[in-house]
Amino acid sequence: FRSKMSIIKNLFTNISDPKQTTTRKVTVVGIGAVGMATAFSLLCQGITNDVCLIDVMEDRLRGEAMDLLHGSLFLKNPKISASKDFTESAGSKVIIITAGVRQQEGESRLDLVQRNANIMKTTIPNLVAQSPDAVLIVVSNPCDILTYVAWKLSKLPIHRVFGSGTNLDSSRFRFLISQKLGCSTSSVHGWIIGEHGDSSVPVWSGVNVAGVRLKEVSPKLGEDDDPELWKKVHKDVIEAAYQIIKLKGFTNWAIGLSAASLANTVLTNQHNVHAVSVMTKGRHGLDYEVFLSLPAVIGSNGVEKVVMQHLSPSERCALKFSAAMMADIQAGIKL
Ligand code: 6V0
Repeated sequence: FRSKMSIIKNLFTNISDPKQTTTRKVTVVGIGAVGMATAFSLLCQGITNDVCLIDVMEDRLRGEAMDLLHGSLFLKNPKISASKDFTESAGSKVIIITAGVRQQEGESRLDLVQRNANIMKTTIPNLVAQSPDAVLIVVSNPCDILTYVAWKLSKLPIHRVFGSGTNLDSSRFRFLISQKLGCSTSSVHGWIIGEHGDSSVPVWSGVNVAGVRLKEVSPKLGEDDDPELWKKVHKDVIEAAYQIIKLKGFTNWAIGLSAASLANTVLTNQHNVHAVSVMTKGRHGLDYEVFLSLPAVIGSNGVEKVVMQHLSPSERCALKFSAAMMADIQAGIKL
């Protein structure tokens, strides 16, 4: 229709036909609070201008796409498609899964498992069929278990499926420490590994500012008998989602930014290290086939390397506890 308009013929001299595809297409599956925060973070930060939204709610899809497109002037001429039809997602470089039910007040992430696994069954194979080369990032909860489910259902190589995991927990951890120290979040280095959830493991031994390990400055850091009670920082990280859900009903902004940062690392082949949910079998003495977060180098092919942190015996023990719990829950899932 557009090319037939005489005004266009008179306004432009055609030199070549425009390309209809980009090399940075990101599909966000699930357009709830988390999916839209992710899409918004991707677009506002210029991580991509090619976003496909997939959900089962057609009116909402149209509404979200229209609303975002009306912000085109303030973005980078975005291409936004929205559909319940998986073919619309074809050619994606990254697929971010945020579809699923979320925690109600007082409900744990693990309570959501079979309901969200069922959604994976209806989505993952269709998505992979449309974008066989994509990297899959799982955000839906329980994140570690659903990453395992997504990996199984996708039949993709292990490096091309990972969960957003404790990328968010680590960000919360660094923020809370930075508040106590009075320097910026990016200047505090520290990692939370293990489950994205109640059994996550703070690696106190590695927390540092400018290479100065806090554990050397304060040897009891993070321990039960620490007079400065730093252990509470980790407790606050665990409590964060419960507290926010109690206050506003859901969490979305920080996880949206976290997921977008992971997509950015993949799209730009940055080899950044993020704490993401990866297969843990064979690492830190674990022999369960489960996904838990460990710091990993991420590039355009997904997970490239896992950083082998020097964990203390109690940190290894805590990781083993999470792994056993994941394996137990996984065994009960009907795939
Ligand atoms: P929401 O706002 O209820 O949105 C969920 C969306 O999923 C809705 O739009 C549904 O229509 C859609 N959906 C349901 N079934 C399907 C399907 N078969 N195909 C496509 N879309 C479908 O939930 P919210 O966005 O708040 O949370 C989404 C998920 O993210 C939940 O599992 C949360 O627990 C999880 N979170 C994960 C976090 C993390 O750090 N990993 C953080 C926050 C929430």
